[in-house]
Amino acid sequence: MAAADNRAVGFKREIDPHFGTKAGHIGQEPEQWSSMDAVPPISVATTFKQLAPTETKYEYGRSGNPGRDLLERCLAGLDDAKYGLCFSSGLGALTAIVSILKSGDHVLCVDDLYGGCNRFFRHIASRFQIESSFINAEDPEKFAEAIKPNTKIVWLESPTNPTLRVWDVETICKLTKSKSKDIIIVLDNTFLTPYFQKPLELGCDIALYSVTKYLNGHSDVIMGSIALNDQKLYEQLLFTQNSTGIVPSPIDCFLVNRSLKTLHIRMEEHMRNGLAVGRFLEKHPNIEKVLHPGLPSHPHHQLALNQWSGCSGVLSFYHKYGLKESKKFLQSLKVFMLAESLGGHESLAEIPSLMTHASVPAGDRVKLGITDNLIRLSVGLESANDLIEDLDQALKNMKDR
Ligand code: P1T
Repeated sequence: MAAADNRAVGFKREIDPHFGTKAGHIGQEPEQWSSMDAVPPISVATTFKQLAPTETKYEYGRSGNPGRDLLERCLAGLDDAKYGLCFSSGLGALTAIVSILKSGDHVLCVDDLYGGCNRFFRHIASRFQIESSFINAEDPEKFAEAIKPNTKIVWLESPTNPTLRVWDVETICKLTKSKSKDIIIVLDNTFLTPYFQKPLELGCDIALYSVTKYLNGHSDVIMGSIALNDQKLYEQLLFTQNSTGIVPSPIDCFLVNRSLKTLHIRMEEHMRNGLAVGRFLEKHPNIEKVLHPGLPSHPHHQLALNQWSGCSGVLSFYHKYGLKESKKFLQSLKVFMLAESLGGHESLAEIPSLMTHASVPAGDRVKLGITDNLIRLSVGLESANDLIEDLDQALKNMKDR
């Protein structure tokens, strides 16, 4: 069923046939608990008894915790990676990675990034003299030309937030590594999850997630994570995780671990609903353009088919009017909630120019197409017909008669 849906759209990469089993079993062995819990217990202890000084598996809740440990193993397994690390938010994961740099280093970013990531590089990293540039990656050769002798990280997001651009990640990785093997390539894979895109297989060093979104999927946890294979880099980031203290709570680890058990099923339904909504919007007279990489109308559709095994429920669209109509549309929605975030079971709608991407400089926003008639949707798990009816009535309502 899953494979048939994804093949029907034309995605060429296989969906991992063992994904559900991995999500359900990696790190979950009841034998690791003396009580043989079938479901991992929540270990809220902030410290652990030592039989003799340093004779202990866990010493202090910030440096490690059984529930975080098993979640990190499970998350690494879903990316077919050796190592996983969790942080207190997606931006926390970004902060930890950038913390391994020093003043004078440079980060080359793609130009369309989640507004919070953009803000971190411009306003926080810059205070530590860590330089960043934001370059369009449509032409991988041109993007790679922006690599400098002091470039230490290439920061990718694909598809991008909020305009759903897709980059040729494999070619960018090859070109980057041909310039220097030491440049760390990070791919923010929040929108697709390891179910639909495998960053390490495409040549990246680190897969990064805002776990807050699809991985948790229930809009009740803020968390970030990374998955990677390089042992030295892992040890450096493990040290950073403890030294910066950017760690998630044991209860949040429990919730995310539980959510992962249904990730593959949720992603299938998000894809199905997202495509149904996208196809409906494409035909609507009030819509100028739909940005959905799973639809043939998307300029990077072929690239998406080649690199992914499916697509999520996030899409954006331009309507034919202005800010006033955007506001009216958003306030008319009844099933979709007007709210930031994405990837939860409930459908959300927002206006990036005023909300998630307000911190991107105004000139850059216009260049990127983040205009006042751009609306982003996170299509959830409600019944597709209800979502379409809701959008239809809000689109009818947006214009004063
Ligand atoms: O919110 P947090 O867990 O810190 O994750 C930050 C983040 C990182 N990367 C991407 C691609 C993201 O979309 C986000 C967070 N994004 C939103 C809150 C949003 O509404 O787009």
